[in-house]
Amino acid sequence: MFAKPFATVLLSVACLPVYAQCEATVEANDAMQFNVKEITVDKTCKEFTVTLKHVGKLPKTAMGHNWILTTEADFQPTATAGMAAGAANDYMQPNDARIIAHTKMLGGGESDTVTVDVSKLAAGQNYTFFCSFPGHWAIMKGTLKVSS
Ligand SMILES: [Cu+2]
Repeated sequence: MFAKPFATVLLSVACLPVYAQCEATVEANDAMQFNVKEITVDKTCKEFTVTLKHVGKLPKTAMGHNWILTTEADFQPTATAGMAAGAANDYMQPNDARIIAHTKMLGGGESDTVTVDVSKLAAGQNYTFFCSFPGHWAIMKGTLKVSS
């Protein structure tokens, strides 16, 4: 019954021109690691969506992970301010203008999605994404760039 319409859908998808991938999935685990170290955003994307998946089992209080985007220069001061803001604020200084985008803090098995407005990103500028949980951001960080 459904075979014919399904085949038609498949065919039309296959015939579409190749569009830029305007999304990325980042996994974080109980070993305090992101599985992605570098993200390149195609400049033709209007919005870029990042999904963070905590694929571990530990609770947020012991092994919480988030995904925060700042410029490379803002990364360390933003992470330090987040630590001072404490667990009640998910280790983010409230209303911190340096934070371009962020997910919420996740425990094992949870996920969250954030959309980045690509018009706020500059080509040629390096951005840093990191987890602001205390002790994590020295290891849990990577680079995001806009393709030129
Ligand atoms: Cu973390």
